[in-house]
Amino acid sequence: MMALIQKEIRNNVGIITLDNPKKLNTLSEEMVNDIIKALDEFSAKRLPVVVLKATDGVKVWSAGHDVKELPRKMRDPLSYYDSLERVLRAVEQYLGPVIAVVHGSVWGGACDLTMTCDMVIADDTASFAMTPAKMGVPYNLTGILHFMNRLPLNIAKEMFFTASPLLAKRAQELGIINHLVPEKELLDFTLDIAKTIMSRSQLSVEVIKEQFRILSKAFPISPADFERVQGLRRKVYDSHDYEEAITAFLEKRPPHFNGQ
Ligand code: KGJ
Ligand code: KGJ
Repeated sequence: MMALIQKEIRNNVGIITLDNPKKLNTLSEEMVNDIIKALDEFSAKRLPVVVLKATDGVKVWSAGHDVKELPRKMRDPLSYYDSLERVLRAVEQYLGPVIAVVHGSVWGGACDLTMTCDMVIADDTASFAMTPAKMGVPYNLTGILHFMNRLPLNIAKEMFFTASPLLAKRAQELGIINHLVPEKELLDFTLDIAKTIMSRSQLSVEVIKEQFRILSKAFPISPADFERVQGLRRKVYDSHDYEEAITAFLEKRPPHFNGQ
């Protein structure tokens, strides 16, 4: 079977390249398992920094969750063990910084993946779209929190409500992208940042990352409120609109939503 990612270690930096351009690097369960395995291997070697990129020159960095793998029949599409959720946690829990290098468009779950990385370096072809409202997907609590921690609230809401791509220049102005660099310099620039990070105390960097992770999750919610949100989400995945959005995608036509 063809590998869906490439991995290499360059000057002690772990590099993961999403490499399934025919399927626009959709985050299928198989690809997610490959990414997690690579992160585990890098972690066992205690590589201080990981870079997550896509094959050079692709138009789509990743088309997000594999829509064909979204569950039908009234099941939560983004439950705890869903592949997207597993890969997001693996990136968050990686012992050192994971830097996303973005050339091309980033969709849905892949947008959450880049926002979950510790930094984003991109070129001017990059765009970021948050698509649950287009796919009829009830987004999950941790996912919403990633965006609340990362973006100004009004911008996060605009992204979720419109599902329209936010372009590189604007993403940089808003701090969504750490650095906007020319395509040719993308990887070298990122490896330079990795080099600087690696000149610092690895132990200090690792502990600081973990502190950011713990504190960014310190968001108390009462059991009743949690159950209410789950109940609200259920209304969405039990709905006509959810089924219709997935069916429409598979039939390659626009969805007909009725708000129910
Ligand atoms: N899942 C599964 N298959 C996909 C996906 C996907 N997300 N995106 C594209 N594909 C498949 C298409 O069905 C085609 O398969 C192939 O990739 C090339 O796509 O017909 P096949 O060859 O079997 P396509 O559409 O022909 O390529 P382009 O015309 O270049 O368009 C690229 C686009 C990225 C604009 C387009 O493929 C697109 O809009 N894809 C969906 C992007 C999206 O909305 N992703 C978010 C999925 N949702 C989430 O991640 C989540 C968690 N969410 O909450 O919404
Ligand atoms: N603590 C104690 N002494 C200091 C410090 C410091 N943070 N910074 C400078 N000095 C002393 C030097 O040892 C010299 O003493 C003198 O100030 C002039 O510094 O040799 P002495 O004359 O007895 P220097 O290095 O000759 O001056 P410059 O060549 O002009 O360089 C200025 C710099 C600010 C670039 C350089 O001094 C420097 O890099 N200092 C350290 C800056 C730094 O990293 N500070 C953060 C410390 N850490 C924290 O605050 C915390 C809480 N932390 O978590 O990291």
